[in-house]
Amino acid sequence: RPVPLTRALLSVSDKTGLVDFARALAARGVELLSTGGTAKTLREAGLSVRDVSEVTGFPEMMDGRVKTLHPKVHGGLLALRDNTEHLTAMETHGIEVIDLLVVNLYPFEATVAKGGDYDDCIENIDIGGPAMIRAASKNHAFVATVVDVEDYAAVLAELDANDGKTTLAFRQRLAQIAYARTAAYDAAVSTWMAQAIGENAPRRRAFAGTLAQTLRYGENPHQSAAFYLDGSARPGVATAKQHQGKELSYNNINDTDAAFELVAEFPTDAPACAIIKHANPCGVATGKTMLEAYTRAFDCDRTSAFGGIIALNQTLDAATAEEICKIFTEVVIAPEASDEAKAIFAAKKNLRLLTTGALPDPKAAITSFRQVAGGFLVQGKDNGAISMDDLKVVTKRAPSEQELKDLLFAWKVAKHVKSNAIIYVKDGATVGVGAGQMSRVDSTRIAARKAEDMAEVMGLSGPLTKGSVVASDAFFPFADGLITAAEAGATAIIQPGGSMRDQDVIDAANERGLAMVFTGMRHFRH
Ligand code: 93A
Repeated sequence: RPVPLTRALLSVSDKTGLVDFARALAARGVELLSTGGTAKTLREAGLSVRDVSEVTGFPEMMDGRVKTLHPKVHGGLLALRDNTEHLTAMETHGIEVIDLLVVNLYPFEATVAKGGDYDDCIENIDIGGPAMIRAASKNHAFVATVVDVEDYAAVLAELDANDGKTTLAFRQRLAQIAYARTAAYDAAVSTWMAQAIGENAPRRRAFAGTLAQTLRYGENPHQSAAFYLDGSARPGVATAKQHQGKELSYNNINDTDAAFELVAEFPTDAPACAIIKHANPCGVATGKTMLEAYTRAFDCDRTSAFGGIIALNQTLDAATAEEICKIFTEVVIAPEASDEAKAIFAAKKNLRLLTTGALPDPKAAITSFRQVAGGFLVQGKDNGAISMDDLKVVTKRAPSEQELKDLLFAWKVAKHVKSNAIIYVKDGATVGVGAGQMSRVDSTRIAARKAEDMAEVMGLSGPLTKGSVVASDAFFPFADGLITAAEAGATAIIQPGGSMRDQDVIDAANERGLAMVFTGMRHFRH
C-alpha cells in the first residue's frame, strides 16, 4: 500500500541536515508543520512552514513541555485512513492527516554524558517526541516515522523510487527503528535514575542501548557485531577518545573494558598498570612511577603480554610510552596522555591510544547482564570491597604489614580474574596469575608454574612466587591448593573462608607457618 506524502511534521533537537531535507520535501509538494525552534530554522532558510501551535490552537507552554501533546497532532498521526469512523472523527474535529513524522529527541544521553545536574537531566527527558514517535510508528500502515538524521536520504530515495509515495515495507522498517529508539531512550533514563539514586538492584531495570558503531566482526570473523551505548556515560572504552590506530575490534573493546575497570580499583595517588589478555590480567602492578608500574606488570608474564591491552590509572607519560613501544600492544587506555607520549605513539601506526578523562568508580551501582537462551541473567555489578577492618586472621601467625598490603592488592586483582582465580603478589605487583580453571588447585599450580617460567626467562634463581602472598577468589575446598601455594614460596593467604574443611586449610597453613586472613566475601567471576 504505497501512501502519498502530503504533510510532514518536523520537530528535531539535532538540526543537522534539517534544512536540506525539508527543502527536498517541499520541492516534492509536501506541506511542512513544525515546532518552535525547528520552524524558526526552516523559516530562516526561506522555507514556508505552519506552526504546530497554529494547528493545535494552543501556544507552546510550560517551557515547551507541552507543544505537540494535542489531539490535532496525535489524531493526525493515529487515524486510520481507511476507517470511516476515524475519518468522521477527523472531519468533526478538524484534524488533518500527517503522513511523515520527523523527530529527534531532546538530547538526554548527551546531557548525562556531559555531566548535567539532576534538574538538567530531568528537563531533557522528552515526552512529546516519544509520544509522537510511538503513535506514528503504531500507524505505520499509513505513516512514515524518521528518528535518525541518517535516514533522511533514504526517505527521499524512497519517494523518488515510488512516485512520491512510501511503501509499507519501508514504513515497517522505519517503525522498527523508531521503537528501538524510544526503548533505548527510556532505558537510558532508567539507567541514569538508578545511578542517580544509587539503585543497582537487578529488578525492574530496562535494557536497551543506542548503536554507537557497527563492528567489522564479532569474536570471530564469521560473527556480525555492533557496539551499543547504554546512556550511562561511565568513563571507559565507551566514552574514550581514540587518538590513533585502526578501529577497535569486538575483542579489543571487551579486553579494554576489563583492563580499565581493573586499574580503576587502585587509588589515583599511586601509578598502577594492568595488562590484559583474553579478558584476564597477565600482569598488574603499582609503582613509584608509571614506568615502574608498567615494567613490573610486564615482568609478571612477559610472554602473555605480547599483543595485550594496557590500562593505566594515571597519565601516560613519555617514558612509559617509549617502554610500551618495545613490544607489540593492541590498545593503551589511560585517563590522559601527555603530548610527548602521544608523539612517541604516533610512530606506531597500529597501536590504538584511548583517553577517557576520568576513571570509572568501582563502587558505583551498575547493573550487568548476560544473555542465556531465551533471556537475560541480570545482577548488580560486583562492586564489593573490603578494608583492613573486615579481615579476620585465622592462623597463629598474623600477616606482617607488607603482607597485609599485598594481600589487599591481590584481593582487588582477584575480583577481575575469571574463576577459579589465584593471584600471587609481591611488593604491589602480581607475580603469578591462575585464571579460569575448573579446579582451584589447577589455578594455583598454573600460576606458580608460570612464575617459574618467568624466573627462567628473566634469568633469576628461584620462582617469582618466593616470598609472595596469595589471593583466592573463593574458599579453598581442600588444603591441596594452599599447600601448592606454600610450596611455591607463598607466605600469606587471603580468601573468603566458609568451606566445610576450613579447619583442614587453617591447620595446613599453621603447619607451614603461613598467615591467613578471611574476607567473608567472595569474588566469583564467570
Ligand atoms: O517537552 S516535550 O516533551 N513536549 C512536547 O510536547 C514536545 N513536542 C516535541 N518535547 C517535545 N518535542 C521535542 O521538541 C521534539 O522531540 C524535539 O526534540 C524538540 C524540538 O523542539 P524545537 O522544534 O522547538 O527545537
